[in-house]
Amino acid sequence: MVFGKMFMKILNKDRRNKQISILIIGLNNSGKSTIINYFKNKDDRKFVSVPTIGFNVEHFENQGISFTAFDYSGQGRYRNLWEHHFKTCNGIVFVIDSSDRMRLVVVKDELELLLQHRDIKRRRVPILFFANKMDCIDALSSVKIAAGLNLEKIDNKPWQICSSNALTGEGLQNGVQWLTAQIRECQQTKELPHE
Ligand SMILES: Nc1nc2c(ncn2[C@@H]2O[C@H](COP(=O)(O)OP(=O)(O)O)[C@@H](O)[C@H]2O)c(=O)[nH]1
Ligand SMILES: [Mg+2]
Repeated sequence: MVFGKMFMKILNKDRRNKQISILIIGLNNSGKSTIINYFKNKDDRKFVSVPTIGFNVEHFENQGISFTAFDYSGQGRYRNLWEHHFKTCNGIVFVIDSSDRMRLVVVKDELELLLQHRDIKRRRVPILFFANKMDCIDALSSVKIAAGLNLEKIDNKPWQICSSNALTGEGLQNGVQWLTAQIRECQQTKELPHE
């Protein structure tokens, strides 16, 4: 099932013509484009990426849900190109290459920058972590990555970590189902009359 359809199945009842926006971020080479391609249907493939010199941004829309992916570097010189998405996103997919042990410390720094960002810090935006490339022999388990990134300390946002193999699609659907359920919950909470 394609991304958009899966989201719509869960969100349909509660949506009031609102645009849902999902950000897919992670270091370069973590597997973001592969994940996007897995979910895109053939019709979407022709819309694909907006090449920006020196920087990768991909954007596509499916049934009222917009997906934007970029190579995340919180200190990068292109941050102004994507930072504005933080304010409006309804959910974040954070992709990690589990076989890239050398860069796990960089991932940790980038995650810290994201969590401390003024437009994210106080918002209850759900974060789905993909411990991608689980098929690689030297891949760290999702439990080890969660510990390495100190995910337990995230206490004001729902989060989940799923092992995935973006080449085969293994683990992707579970993760996305979790994210959609969380987005729906956050939206319902927002719509409560006394809040
Ligand atoms: N073994 C393996 N390779 C993957 C997986 N996901 C992506 N790759 C490969 O990793 C490389 C980088 O993937 P890409 O999607 O371009 O990463 P991006 O820079 O985050 O968009 C490509 O050669 C992919 O084929 C995975 O789950 N397992
Ligand atoms: Mg890419």
